[in-house]
Amino acid sequence: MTLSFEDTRRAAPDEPTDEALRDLVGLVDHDVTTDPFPVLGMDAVVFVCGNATQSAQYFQAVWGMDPFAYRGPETGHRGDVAYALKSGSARFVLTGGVAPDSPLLDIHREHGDAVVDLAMEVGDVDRCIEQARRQGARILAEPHDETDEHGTVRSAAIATYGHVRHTLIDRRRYTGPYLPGFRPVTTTAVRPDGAPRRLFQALDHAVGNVELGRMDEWVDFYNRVMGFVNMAEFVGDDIATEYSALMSKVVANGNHRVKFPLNEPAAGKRKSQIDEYLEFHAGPGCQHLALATGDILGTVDALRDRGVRFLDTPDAYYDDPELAARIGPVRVPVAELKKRRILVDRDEDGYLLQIFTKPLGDRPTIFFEIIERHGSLGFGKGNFKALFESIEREQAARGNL
Ligand code: TYF
Ligand code: FE
Repeated sequence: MTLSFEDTRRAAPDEPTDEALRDLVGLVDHDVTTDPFPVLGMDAVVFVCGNATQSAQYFQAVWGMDPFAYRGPETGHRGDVAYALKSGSARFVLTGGVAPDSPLLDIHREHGDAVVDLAMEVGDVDRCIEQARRQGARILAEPHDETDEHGTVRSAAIATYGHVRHTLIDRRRYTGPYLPGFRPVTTTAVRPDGAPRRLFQALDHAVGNVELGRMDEWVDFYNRVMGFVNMAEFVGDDIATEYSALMSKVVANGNHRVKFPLNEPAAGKRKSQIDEYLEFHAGPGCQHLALATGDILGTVDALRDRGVRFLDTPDAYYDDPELAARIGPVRVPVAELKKRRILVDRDEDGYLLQIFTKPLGDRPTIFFEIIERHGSLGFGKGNFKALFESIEREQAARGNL
């Protein structure tokens, strides 16, 4: 029996429907009955921040996210704060240390602002953990229940690359805003420009940077532990030595709700952009998050207005006489893309529009991608050359090339 993605997760009223998500992030049908580790979708991306209070304001004011839950000293949680915000089906949780001995402060001292948890929603935490244990995964938290007046959440956690973990969460017996111990937050604040529009609807993919020579081990980890499949798109030796200075493969769960590209530096003549990340993050970690939108022009305009800085793309990219033939018909004139430095790529399934921010924080580590898919299930392979050259110009400007 083939179960389609419609059977796997219930969308909340303010989340995109499964039909919408199929287009937004490129879902495929999947038989969950033979899946050793059925994943319903991403639950949340958890960050450690130097100042979570201000970061929460940043994600609200700049990225248009809606705060919906909070935990901290005021809720009886002494050591640290956690602000949960959402945009469509994407949830970000910003955490930071309050007590001087909070372990979060040590993590932040090492990595700076960073992703610490790519949490996933699953239907059966215990079954997933047994599969993970059989496959030799490091279990960071055994399955356990947490309960408050809104019900019970069962969760566990396994380690992945660097200091990143995957918390596995079964929230089907829980009606609270986020997790037990969090109180609901309702916002009355009007955004600075009064813009009511949501700037992104879903998380499309989360990318990990790992050490030289380790990419295949991590691909194997996701294959064995989580039953993830390898997607067709990858940057191999050939492209790596020519211009990219990195190698990349993509793993995804059965219905592609969760997609994790994994990069490693390519040993080349120059210092790879991945080496720069590994140096400044102090080890492997999450490199970028891709945020899906149905209106990349409006989203990029709003973000630029609010001060977000994007990578530049040379005029030559748009003036290339081959461009029109490579991309075929797209829904907006190339001039509109050029004006905003948005990249476009086509493959056998359709096309996609994408753009990348500069690093978000002080360290040249994590950045965001905005992506608008029109049938393409890829990651913008046709843009890799232009993109990597652009990243390397930034790297050179920082004196790290
Ligand atoms: O996620 C991806 O694969 C694309 C391309 O350092 C990419 O967004 C790959 C590596 C990289 C930046 C972007
Ligand atoms: Fe990406």
